[in-house]
Amino acid sequence: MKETFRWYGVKDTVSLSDIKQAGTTGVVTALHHIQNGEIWEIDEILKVKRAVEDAGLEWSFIESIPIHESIKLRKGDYLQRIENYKQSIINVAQCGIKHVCYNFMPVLDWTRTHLFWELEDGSTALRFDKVDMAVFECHIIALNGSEEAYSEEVLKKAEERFSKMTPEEKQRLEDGVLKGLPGTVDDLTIPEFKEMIAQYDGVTHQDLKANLSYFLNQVIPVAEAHGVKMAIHPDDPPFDIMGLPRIIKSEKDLEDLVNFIDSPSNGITFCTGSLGANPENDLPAMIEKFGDRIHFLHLRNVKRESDGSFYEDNHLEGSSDMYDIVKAVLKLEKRRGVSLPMRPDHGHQMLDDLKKDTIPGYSAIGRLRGLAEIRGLALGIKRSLDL
Ligand code: CS2
Ligand code: MN
Repeated sequence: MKETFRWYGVKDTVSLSDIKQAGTTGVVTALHHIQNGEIWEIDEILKVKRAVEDAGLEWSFIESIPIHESIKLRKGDYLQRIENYKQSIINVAQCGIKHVCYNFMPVLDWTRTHLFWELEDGSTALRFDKVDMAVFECHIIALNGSEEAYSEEVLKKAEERFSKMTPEEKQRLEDGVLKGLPGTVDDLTIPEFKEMIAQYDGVTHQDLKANLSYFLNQVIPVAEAHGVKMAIHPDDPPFDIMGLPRIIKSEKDLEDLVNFIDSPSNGITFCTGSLGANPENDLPAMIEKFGDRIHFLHLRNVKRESDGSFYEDNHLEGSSDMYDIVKAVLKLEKRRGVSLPMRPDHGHQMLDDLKKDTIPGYSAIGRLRGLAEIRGLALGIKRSLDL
């Protein structure tokens, strides 16, 4: 596996030098300052590429060129937004970057209820709490029809919890949901946020899959012509939230995806944290089944709870078996004769990072710990199984 680290650009408290010291060879980053739906121009791409290469690293994967809502809805100016996307792909290819991650989640990117949830060892983790999500949907933003998604038991717990929450606890929950991945909806007011959600009223999973298929049939031929591999990131969490349809969360969804257009450029970011939050997903078997279309690996682990809640666990702990996952990856790499880019995805905020202002899930030391554990696990498997 080609070890990489995500970098949020010059504003990131984790520097390119830190990433190099972590022992990685590649950086995963994006033009975070370009408005969603606009063309990525060559001069802007080269500025970031130069900074990465001046640090002795390579820009291994773009994560992500975001998909404009009008494309996901196939409404309004979606045709122009698709043309812009095609041009961005052509431009990144011209700059020598041939791997693009993206996701098709409506409105929000990854979503949690807690960004700094304290664990018993004093470190903090990202957490998705089902009851807190019900509090957010049904009481804090009072979404129409939100109760339908929850059991009577969860709704009762949510009502009790909301009635005891202080204003600060309500604000923390609101921030937790809206301020996860920087730049998605963190600058919206609640009414603006609810307006964005309302655009999806009546949009079914089939509708959204049809819109994704349309987008891919437009964009993948351009990507293939320029030698670019696209790699969709699964939905995180891998189930509908706020009544918004999520369509890349299971083996069946990935089967639909690869069949939307039969091209090696129509690929997958295999994120074990996102897919692992769904107990029905057999991750090693899915790695084997979709192996030829897997272009990127996010290796992290979540601990699932019985009500659908989960939190980020240490990379070798959690509800998924990282030994079986890494073994499946190494067998896939040997069969294909490739070394796939991998990043440790999210990590706990721990040690000195607890005193720093870090991007939730993306502090240095927790990701470094995860990377080091995966590196050691892979070495052990390779040597003992001669892979
Ligand atoms: C992260 C996401 O949720 C995750 O596992 O990797 O932030 C992911 O990077 C984006 O959704 C990709 O577009
Ligand atoms: Mn991921």
